[in-house]
Formats: sequence, structure tokens, C-alpha cells
Amino acid sequence: ASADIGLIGLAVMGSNLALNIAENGYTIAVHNRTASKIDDFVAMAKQQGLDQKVVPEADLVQFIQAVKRPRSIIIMVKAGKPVDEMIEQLLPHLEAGDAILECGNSLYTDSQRRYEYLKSKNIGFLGIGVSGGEEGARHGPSIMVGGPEQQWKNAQPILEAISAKFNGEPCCAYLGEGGAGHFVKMIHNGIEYGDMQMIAETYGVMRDGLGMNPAAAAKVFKDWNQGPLNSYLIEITGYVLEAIEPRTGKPLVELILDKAGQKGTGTWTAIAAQQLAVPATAIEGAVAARSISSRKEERVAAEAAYGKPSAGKADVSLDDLEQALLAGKIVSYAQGFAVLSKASEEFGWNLPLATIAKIWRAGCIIRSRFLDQMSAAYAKGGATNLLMVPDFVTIMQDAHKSLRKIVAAGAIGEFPLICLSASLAYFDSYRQAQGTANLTQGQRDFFGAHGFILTDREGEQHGKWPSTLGK
Ligand code: NBP
Repeated sequence: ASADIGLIGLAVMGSNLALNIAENGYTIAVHNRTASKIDDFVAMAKQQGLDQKVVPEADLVQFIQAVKRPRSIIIMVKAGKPVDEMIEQLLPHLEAGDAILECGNSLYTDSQRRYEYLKSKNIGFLGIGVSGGEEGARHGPSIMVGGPEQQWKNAQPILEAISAKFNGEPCCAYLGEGGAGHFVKMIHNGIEYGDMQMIAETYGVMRDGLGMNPAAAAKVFKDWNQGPLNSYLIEITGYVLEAIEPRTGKPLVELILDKAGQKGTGTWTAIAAQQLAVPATAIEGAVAARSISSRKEERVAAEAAYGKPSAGKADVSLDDLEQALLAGKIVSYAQGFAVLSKASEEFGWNLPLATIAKIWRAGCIIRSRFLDQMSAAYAKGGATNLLMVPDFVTIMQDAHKSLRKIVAAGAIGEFPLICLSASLAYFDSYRQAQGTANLTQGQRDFFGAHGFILTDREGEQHGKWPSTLGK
């Protein structure tokens, strides 16, 4: 055996990851179900001067035997059934201590199940979230690892070497047992949905509330990228807004159909948050916004029924808009990290929150200056909800006022801010010492005898309610 590691699945992600591994000096055995893709890959590796580091194997058993023991074998095939099929094909040929490193976009419960299944067979299963798309896979993704610690240690040098670096620190970490890596990757994607939706909403305020054209909006995003919002997503927003469609000479963004696609990871985050009873309204709002966007025909009909929104000029400044986006972002990350925190408790993962913020600082889609600030704040320890971390309390004390102005302008101006308004409502609920659930509890006792606690007495009580039956 001559290869340091093996990889199966030479589509976009697998090929790029394999080239990244080869470029970092490791010998990699590669395999793909359709053998012709292996030849294509070797040709690509040759073009990049990396073919000496590649051991191509069209035969699965020879491929496995080409990898040094204890083996680390990456699977980068389509998520779902293909992963299970691949595991079954590998299993008879693996030996105790070997590990399968599954790097696709798998649901964390699938990774948990696979981890337990393979544990019973003395084979390690690492469920690994890889973020950064094609470019990230080739030049340095953010890597979130879950599974048995021993097999992580075997693969650690390679995974750290190929990951993105932030100030020289690898954006790759071991996060916990079982499905921890894919859970964290899922939350990353949920947060990404929130970031993207809130950016789209601020563009909506510029377009519909302030009458700005895409070029003017692009300039604002470029300015914002120099400040606290500095991030990959703000940066690319500037480029998308300034792009011109060559056929027509018009701004490209105005010609793109306003229906957002989604592959499901935002929905998974919203479901997981609900299952764990952690409010993640900004992320849920972002998922809902994509779903509403896809119902274009219904929206066109509803606009005809209710009339075009009154395009009155919003009385807000761009500074308020910047601060509102920052406030919305803080709430959305607070929610995402609260879900992480609860999952950690529930599944016994002991997720390192500061480390998670750290490994998202480079390589992944949500990379930002903000995450550097956040990891530093979490590293100090103490509060689990970001809204209670002292540095962020200071920012929010002013920023929530701007968020309020923007959400109010949207309500009056009739342009939707589903995610920003959800963030504001969460913030206001979170910091309200006396809520309104006292009434809810009264109602629940009325119709279901669910009981309530009185603030001045011990123990559960019931009300003496009038009967409404038959009325
Ligand atoms: P795809 O998700 O398009 O999968 C194609 C690969 O799966 C090919 O190698 C194909 O082999 C193999 N495959 C299939 Br389909 N069914 C198989 C089976 N039953 N047995 C063995 N192999 C099978 O590839 P991708 O876009 O590179 O993504 C790989 C993973 O990475 C996915 O989970 C994806 O969600 C995730 N991901 C993608 C991105 C991205 O930007 N694309 C980013 C982050 C994560 P064949 O050549 O024989 O058909």
C-alpha cells in the first residue's frame, strides 16, 4: 500500500478535494463508480502537475488495498442512499481501526446512525461537514469533524493541511462524537440562509424604500465591506449588484428571476431547532422567504388583488440600515449558537462554541470579521447566548434601535422584511422580563386543565372556569 488516504467520488467536490490533498504532499488513492471519471481526473491532476501523487484504481478492492493502514477513506458521493450503498461495498474489505470519512452534505441523524452501525463492526465513521463549495474544496475549505476521536487523530494532519487557514490557524476541528460534525455544518448552512436573506432584505430597502439603483446599492455594500459587516457574502453582494448583463446592458440582478432555490439544509436547521425547542426565528424566516419567493405566480396574483405597495420614500439612513443588518446578524448567530448549545447538551457532544466560530472565520461561505469577534467573545467563557456576551450587548444596545427603524419603515412602506422583523421580535421577546404567556397558561388550563403556577405560591394550580360547552 502506498497511499496516505483514499477518496471515492470524483465529481466536483471529490476531485477538488483530492487535488488539494495531493497538492499538500500526500499520496491519494482515488476511485469512482464510473471508471471513465477516474481517467478524467488523472488527466486533470496531470495538467496541474499532481499526477505523481495520485493512485488511480478502478477496482474497489485494489483501491482499498492501495491505502496504508489504519486506512482513512473519504466518501464524497451524492448524499443519501449512495453513501449507504458505498459503505456496504467497502465494509467486507476494511479492517479493524480503519475509518470511513463521509464528507458530503449528509443529515446529521444519518451520520449518527452510520457511526453507530460502523462502531458495531469496529470500523470508525467520521461524519465531516465541508464548506466552501468547489473553490473551497480545492484551495482550503472549513472542515467540521464528528466521530470517534482515534480515527480523527489518524486523519488530523491531512485534514488540517488541506483546510483553510485564518492567521495561520487551520479552519478544521474535531467537534464531538457521532453526528456532531454534520450537525455543526447544518447550522452553518442555516446561518448562511439567514445572512443571505437579511442582505437581500437590506437590498430591498435600498431598492423599494430609498429608490436606489443596483450600482448605487453595490457601492454601499462595498463600503460596508470595509466595516463591521466585512464578510465574503457582503463582498460578493457588491459584485452581483454591479454586474451588467452583456446582451441588454442592463444590471444583471434586475434580470434574474426572483425565485430562490434551496437544497434543504436550511429546512433541516429549522426542524432541528424546533425539535430541540430552541427558537431560531431568523433562520426559519429565511427558509420561509425562499419558499415564498418560489411561489412567483401566487405573488403576482396577490399583488394584483391587494395593489402595488405604496412606494413611499422610507425615512431611514444608510447608517441605520448597516446597523440594522448588524443587529439582525447578531440575533441570527445568537439563535444558531443557541441551537448548537442545546444540541450539545441533548446529544452529549460537548461542542466547543468558540472553536466553531473560529473554524468558520475562513474557507466557508459565512466567513467574516464578525466571527473573529465572536470566537474571541466565546473564548472568554460564560454566557451561551450571544445576546448576553458583554461585547455584543454593547453593540446591540445601539444597533437594535436602527433595526427597529428599518423594520418600522418596512411595515409602513409595505416592503417585506421577514428575517429582520423576526430578529427584532426575537430580541424584544428575549429581553422582556414580563411576557404574555401568563394568558396562554390561563387558556391552556381553561380548555385542557393543564395547570399553571402562581407567582406568589408554590405548586401547580387550576382556575375555576365557567363552562363554555354548548354555548
Ligand atoms: P454529486 O452530489 O453530484 O454526486 C456525484 C458523485 O456521486 C459521483 O462520483 C457519482 O458517481 C457518485 N455516486 C452516485 Br450519484 N450514486 C452512487 C452510488 N450509488 N454509488 C457510488 N457512487 C455514486 O457530487 P458533488 O457535487 O461533488 O457533491 C458531493 C457531496 O458534497 C454531496 O453530498 C454534496 O451535497 C456535497 N457538497 C457539495 C458542494 C458543492 O458545491 N457542489 C458543496 C458542499 C458539499 P458516478 O460518476 O459513477 O455517477
